[in-house]
Amino acid sequence: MSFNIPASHPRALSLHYREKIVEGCKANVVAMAGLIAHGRGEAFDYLIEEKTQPFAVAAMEACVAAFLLAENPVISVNGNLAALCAEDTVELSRCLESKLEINLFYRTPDREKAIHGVLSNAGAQNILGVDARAAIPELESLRRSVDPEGILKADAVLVPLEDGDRTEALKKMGKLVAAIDLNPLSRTAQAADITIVDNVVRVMPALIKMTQRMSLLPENVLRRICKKYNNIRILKNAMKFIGKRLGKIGMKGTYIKY
Ligand code: PTJ
Repeated sequence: MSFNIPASHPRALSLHYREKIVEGCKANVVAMAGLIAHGRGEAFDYLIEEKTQPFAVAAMEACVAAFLLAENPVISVNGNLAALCAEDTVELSRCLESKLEINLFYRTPDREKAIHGVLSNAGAQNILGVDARAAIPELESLRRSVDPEGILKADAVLVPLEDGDRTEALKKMGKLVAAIDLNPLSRTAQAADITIVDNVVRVMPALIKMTQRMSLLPENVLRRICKKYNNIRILKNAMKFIGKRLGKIGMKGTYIKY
């Protein structure tokens, strides 16, 4: 880290992750726009008390159940995810027996290489998505480039920190999409089959623990969890929570003395 954050700072953890994003940007892992996306995430995180709330736990359970049942699951990796939690992402792919694929909105060969390096250093063996040669139909952004062995033939895709169009396109291709997005109003959040409204830095370790526990469950129980899951209810609960919190936040202003 280039910037020393005092441990006593009331927002030390948040500053730590902010610094990771800044460092990631300098190393070409995070896109410039990734800095802005992170700031947006911070604002929404504040609104959910920077904690994993019950609506996120329920969505994570459905996500793990669906991914354990999937035949060809893939975790999509972008710059922000790689900068914030590469080790946990690699570990999760191992637990879920899921492939890892780099998929970027701001795709350049240099960023592909930088993210590949981060994932390799975190222990990933097989990383898809570099020089991706297949395409998602109906998508015009650079996110359309996918690996024929990865997202193209996946039946379930985990998309952390998305920017919109791709979730809709993946759904049109018949895939199950689980999204991690702090903003319950985003297009991705609204279009996904499962939306985890929480911060990726908390979600990834929680998904690892849940996978370790749930991989012991029989298939019929996993199917029941998926059947019972209702994403509209989860999104409504997230928005209700945010609404209530906004109503509760106290005003602690003081008057000027002159
Ligand atoms: O690495 P690339 O080239 O693929 O680009 C990645 C970014 C994130 C720049 C790109 O996908 C983008 O522009 O995304 P958006 O449209 O800014 O959307 C990002 C969404 O993720 C927003 O809804 C944020 O609230 C949310 N978000 C930001 N940080 C986090 C987050 N959600 C979960 N955890 C976070 N840490």
